[in-house]
Amino acid sequence: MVKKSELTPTMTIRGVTLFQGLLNRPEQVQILEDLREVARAAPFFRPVTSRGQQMSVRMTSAGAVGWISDRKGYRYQDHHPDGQGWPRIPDSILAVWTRVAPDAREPDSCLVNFYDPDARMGMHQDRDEADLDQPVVSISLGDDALFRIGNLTRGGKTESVWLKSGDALVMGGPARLVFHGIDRIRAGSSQLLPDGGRINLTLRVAR
Ligand code: MD3
Ligand code: FE
Repeated sequence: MVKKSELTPTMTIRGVTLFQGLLNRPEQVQILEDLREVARAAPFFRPVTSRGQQMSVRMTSAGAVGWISDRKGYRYQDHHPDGQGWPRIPDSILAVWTRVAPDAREPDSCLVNFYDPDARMGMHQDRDEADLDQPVVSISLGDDALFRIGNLTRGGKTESVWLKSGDALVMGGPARLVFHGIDRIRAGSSQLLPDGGRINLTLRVAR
């Protein structure tokens, strides 16, 4: 019997599995090139909450469905706010899912979040997906981000970790529903993006 090779996480925080330095520079550059095509087909937009507040993060998606928020609320939908369908999830990105979550179903949504140095994301849960037994995989590119992990209910003690370009995270099992957010971006900490900032990819089985 030959055992399938397994990746070893660098650490686990509250059930969130970190693979620090998973992607080497050429792998990051390939994903970035593929994301340029995604953004050409589905340009970044700035989501608005149902209360009319602009989010500081800019977003787009690839896959059968993308996550959007507007005055009507937030949801997964099969087309960009401008009306066109979303582009396919690039193979370079799907390959990361297969490496870190080999037993999961294939993802049907890849949310692309862009953070400029002033952007942040408040503490929230991801619970809009149909099958919460499927993991969420996150890939960080560009500037470092301070990621905060909380609890299964809002409030309480939290733990933080800096995410760096090339890191991947897997949220599965009990950790799938923990509150989490991005407190700040360390401007100028990476040379990957020509104009700076951070891109986070979140791969999900949404439907
Ligand atoms: C823990 N994005 O898009 S990625 C999001 O860096 C989101 O853009 C952040 O939270 C970002 O919803 C954090 C890490 C992450 C993503 C999904 C999770 C952590 C998670 C789902 C459940 C638990
Ligand atoms: Fe989230």
